[in-house]
Amino acid sequence: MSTADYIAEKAAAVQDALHQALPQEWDVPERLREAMLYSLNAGGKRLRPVLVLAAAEAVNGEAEAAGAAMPIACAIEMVHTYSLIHDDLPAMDDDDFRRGKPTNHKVFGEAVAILAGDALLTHAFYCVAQAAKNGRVSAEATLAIVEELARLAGAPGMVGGQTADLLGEQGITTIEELDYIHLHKTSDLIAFSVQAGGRTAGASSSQLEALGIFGRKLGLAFQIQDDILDLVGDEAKLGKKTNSDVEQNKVTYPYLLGMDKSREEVERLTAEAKQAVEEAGFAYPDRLLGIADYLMKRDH
Ligand code: GRG
Repeated sequence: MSTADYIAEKAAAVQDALHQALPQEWDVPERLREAMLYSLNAGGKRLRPVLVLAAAEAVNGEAEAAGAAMPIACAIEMVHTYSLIHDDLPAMDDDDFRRGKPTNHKVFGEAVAILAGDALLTHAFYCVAQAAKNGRVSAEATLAIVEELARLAGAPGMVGGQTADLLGEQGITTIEELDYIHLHKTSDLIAFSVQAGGRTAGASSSQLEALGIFGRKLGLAFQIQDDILDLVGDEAKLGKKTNSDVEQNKVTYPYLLGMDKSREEVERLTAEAKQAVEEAGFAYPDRLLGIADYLMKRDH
C-alpha cells in the first residue's frame, strides 16, 4: 500500500473513532455538540492522529498498535482542532474560512466557537483517560501521555508559540526567533503525537528520544513546507511572480531565506528526522519514514 493510501485508510479509521468519541448519551447543549462536530468533521488532513498510529506501529506492528493508540489519536485531533478554532477568531487571525468551509465563529458565533474549542481541549484529556480505562495502555504510560499533552499543548508548548507569534508579529527578524515559534506552535503537537504513539506501544526510552527528535524536525519541515506552499499558492492566485507574503510583511522562511534555501531546509530536516528513527531499532519503521517523505513532497 502506498503512503498516500495508508494515510487515507488511517484517516478514515480516525474519522470513525472521532464519531464515537463524544458519547451520544451525554447531555450536551445541542448547539455546542454541533459546533464541536462541525470543526472536527471539516476534513483536515488528520496528520497528527495518523502519526500517533504510525509511531505505535513502528514499535509493535499494525494490528497491535491500532486499538491501543486510537484514543490518543482522537485526543490530539481534538487539541489541534480547538487550536484552529481559536486561531481563526477575530482576536487572533480573524479568518473567515478554514479547511474550505466557513470558520466556526462565522457559523456559530464567537461565544459558541470559544466554548467549542474549550470543550474539545477538555475532552481530549477524557479520551486519553479512556486509553488506560480500556486496559490497552498501562496507567504509567497514560500518566506520561497526560503530562506531555498538558506541557506540549500548553504555555511551554503550542500556546506559548502562538503567544510569541502574536506578540512578535512584525518584529521577528531572525531564523532563531522564527524557529522558536515554529518549534512550539507546530512541532510540539507533532512531537507529542509520535512520542505518545510510541508510549502506547511500550517504546524504550531511546526510541522515545528518537521519536521526539523525529517529531520536532518533521514539525519544522512541515511548517516551512506550509509557508512555501502558501507563497506558491498566493503567487498562482495573483497570476504573477509577486511575493505577496513580503507585501503582507508575513515573516516566514521563504521571506527570510528565499525559496531555494527554504526547500533545502525542508530536505535537510526531513533527512535528519528519518535518520533519528532509522538508528533507533524500530521493528516496523517504514510507515513513519514514508510519511516523512510524503510530507516533504506534498503540494497541498
Ligand atoms: C490558538 C492556542 C492556539 C494555537 C493556535 C494551530 C495554530 C496554533 C495556529 C494555526 C495557524 C498555523 C499555520 C499553525 C501552524 C501549524 C499548522 C501548519 C497548522 C495547520 O495544520 P494542518 O495543515 O491542518 O495539519 P489540517 O486542517 O489539515 O488539520
